[in-house]
Amino acid sequence: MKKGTLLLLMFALALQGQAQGLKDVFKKDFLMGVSLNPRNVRNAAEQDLIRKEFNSVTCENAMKPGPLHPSPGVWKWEEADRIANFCRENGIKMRGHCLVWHNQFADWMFYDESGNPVDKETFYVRLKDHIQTVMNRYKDVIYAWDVVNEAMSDGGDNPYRNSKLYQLCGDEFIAKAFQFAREADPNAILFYNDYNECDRRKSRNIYNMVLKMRANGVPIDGIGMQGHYNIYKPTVEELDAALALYAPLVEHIHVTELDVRVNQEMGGQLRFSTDGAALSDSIQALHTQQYERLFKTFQKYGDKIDCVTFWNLHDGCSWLGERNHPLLFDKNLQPKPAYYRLVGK
Ligand code: 9MR
Repeated sequence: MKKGTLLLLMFALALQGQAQGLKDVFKKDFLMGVSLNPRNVRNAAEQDLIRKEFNSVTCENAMKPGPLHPSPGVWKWEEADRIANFCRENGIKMRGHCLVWHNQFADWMFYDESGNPVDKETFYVRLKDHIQTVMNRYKDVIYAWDVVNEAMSDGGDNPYRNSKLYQLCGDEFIAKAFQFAREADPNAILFYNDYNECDRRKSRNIYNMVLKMRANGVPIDGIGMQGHYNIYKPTVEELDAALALYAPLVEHIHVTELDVRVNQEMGGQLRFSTDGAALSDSIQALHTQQYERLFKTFQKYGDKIDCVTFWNLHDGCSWLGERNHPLLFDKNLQPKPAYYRLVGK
């Protein structure tokens, strides 16, 4: 080979190497996802980062029932459409989040025009219309939906969360939601999604619920493990135990909301500390090690896990606040040591 050709080849390879993002590094294992707010897709630098690193997107808030469907017949599509259109234009797949949740829900569904509670049959008519309208609009771009989010409790005797949904319908709302979703789009992969999913008690309760539903013909295809973790927990043993429990039960596992905060808190609850911890070298090292351990364990279950999604693009827009330092990119969009460890540099 001529010297000039060789140089050109080396240059092309170097360029290609630079363009490798998380989605390329983990191509054989799973899709790499990120949750976005509408500002992320308006900012050119953030757009570039998304295109380079990720091949799956979730709306952080824009597709939840509350923001999307705030009152009967009123639909606010603008923010969800903006993110969906960015994905359509860039050939990025989407996970839908979420159709039923006790939080950010369309609470009007529970009441009639005079403010009196409706019966569960009326509620189901409204829920079905909601689920089918949203799923039909994004059928072309969404391949998986978090159909029911966080229906299990964090403690106490009742495995189920004592939400308005549960008070009106018992656990039947879970079955109905999955049935409505399957009818709307038989090709979408349907998930039950929850946090503290490695906790011994809660993981057992999630398992039992999904087992019972599936035995009754409810179309739950997958379990979404939210993955709101910290630098100490879960341990590899705890994560492995949860994956080993869920893997034989369902066709798909997605890690749906991954972040690793630098204090001892974890989970998806809205009460948390935004103080985090100072990012000393030793804390940074723990953050890097934890991401490395998590990804090694995800790869061990690579046959079952087909998508790993980070909850937010960079520390500056994390729901946890930048002082929890939870993500792979800092608020200036710069990769952190954990990023380099994952991509092997
Ligand atoms: O990141 C979301 C935040 O912006 C919202 O204020 C919050 C409101 O409930 O919801 C956050 O996302 C949650 C997700 O939808 C479900 N799992 C827990 C997440 C963190 O609370």
